[in-house]
Amino acid sequence: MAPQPKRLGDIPVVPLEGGPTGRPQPVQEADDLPEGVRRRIEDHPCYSEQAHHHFARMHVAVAPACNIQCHYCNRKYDCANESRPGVVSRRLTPAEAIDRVLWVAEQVPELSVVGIAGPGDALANPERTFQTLEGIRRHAPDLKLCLSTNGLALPEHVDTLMELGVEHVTVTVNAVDPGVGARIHPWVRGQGRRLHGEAAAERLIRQQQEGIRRLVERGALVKVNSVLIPGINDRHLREVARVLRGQGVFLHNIMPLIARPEHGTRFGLDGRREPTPAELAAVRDACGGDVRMMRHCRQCRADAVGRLGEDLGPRFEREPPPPALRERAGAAGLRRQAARAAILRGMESRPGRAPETMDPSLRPVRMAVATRGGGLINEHFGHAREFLVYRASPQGVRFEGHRRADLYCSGPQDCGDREAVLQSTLRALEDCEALLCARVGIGPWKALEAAGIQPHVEHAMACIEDGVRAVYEAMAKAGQLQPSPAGLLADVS
Ligand code: CLF
Ligand code: SF4
Repeated sequence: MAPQPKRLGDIPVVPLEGGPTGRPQPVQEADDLPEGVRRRIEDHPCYSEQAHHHFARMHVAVAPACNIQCHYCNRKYDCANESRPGVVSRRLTPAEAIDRVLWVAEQVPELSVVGIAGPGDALANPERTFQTLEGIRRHAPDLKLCLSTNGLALPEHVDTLMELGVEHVTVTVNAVDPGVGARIHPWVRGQGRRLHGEAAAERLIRQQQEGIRRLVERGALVKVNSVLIPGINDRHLREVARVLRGQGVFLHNIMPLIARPEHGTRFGLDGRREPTPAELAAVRDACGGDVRMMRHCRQCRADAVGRLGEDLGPRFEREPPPPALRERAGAAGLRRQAARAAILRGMESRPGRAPETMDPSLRPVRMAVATRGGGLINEHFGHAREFLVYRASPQGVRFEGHRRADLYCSGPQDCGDREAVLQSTLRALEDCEALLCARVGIGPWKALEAAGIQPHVEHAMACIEDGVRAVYEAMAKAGQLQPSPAGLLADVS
């Protein structure tokens, strides 16, 4: 009998064997892409899950204003489209932003992408945005340019974006139905005045659809971000994904709502709840048959610097950029290109362990991994604040997402308290059966075992996929993977 979705609140919790429609899950990586497209994403940490282990991006916060309002946003905190709540350290002028990019690009050879993602909307500040992009393109032409927008002003700027070489554009689309959109966006600017309610949502949706159409027509790789808001668009996102597929969108990134009272947003103050990891995974699976699904987003800040999940920003905040960066930009670019080629060679030449043939009826298992990057199991359990979660099954190893332990802390009073962090980590990983890391102390080892999460350090410094596969095969040999009587995963509660 085909596994039936369980229900959790008003969101179907999907058994991991497939989406609720029974369709096979789409591949997540680039194996099935045309060579030209594969080359365009191979070093983009957001567009390629593999690349995110190796390459860095940086955002420059040059766009303070916004032309719409979202109920999950308070700009005193940041753009929730592309950032976690928290003020940007400093808003930059275009000239400051260009110098900062050249400085980071000189110091961080794995930097491959520069994006503008707020703290307002990039295209509500077109002069500042385009001046910045133009300056980066002139002084560091090897860096990919990326931009994130709510889409309201997108149609009129598509030509300029293409002229500037911005081939990676993200549009945040939370709804394709004005009735749903009006519950998320209370107003938008239109024809010199504010529109409210469904008229506002309708204008936003039309502009988004027209902007996406023009971008796809011009060959841009369009990513759509959607914020999953329980009780508002959780069921509707399936329809959003269907529309995106029809439009030729390249990648869909469904992100969990961030809503806390302390952020001062409408949803936070109203007590609208955030989705659980299981709910997020279920909606991604339900939508994943339509468009390639991004699962490694970190909802980064509008001034983020580094690989996803790391923040090198403060390193470049303490002092002003050194002089003569523009004079040295050419030489720095050559060094970066050599570093990039070496990283790509390393990614391609990684041997990879041949999988064993396995009984296809064995149940899948979730495992957490502690990593510092490079695609390796190389982080000490006690130093990790986020974990990558993988699903292993007889069909292979699939990346599912990340979990941040500090999201589960109960507040500043606990901050730095090792026991509180441990408890929050156990809660974050409660649906995982194994944890792979470089090292773990005896106390946390016992706590993990008691929570039903088996620690593994025997694969320290191995490739993540290889380590996860090896643990899965060992569990199979030990007889731990027999299908449950109902044919359902035990770990989707
Ligand atoms: Fe930045 Fe966005 Fe470009 Fe990436 S982020 S503008 S596509 S370079 Fe990436 Fe950050 Fe998620 Fe955005 S992890 S929030 S998806
Ligand atoms: Fe905030 Fe971004 Fe929405 Fe504008 S588009 S209101 S900056 S989340």
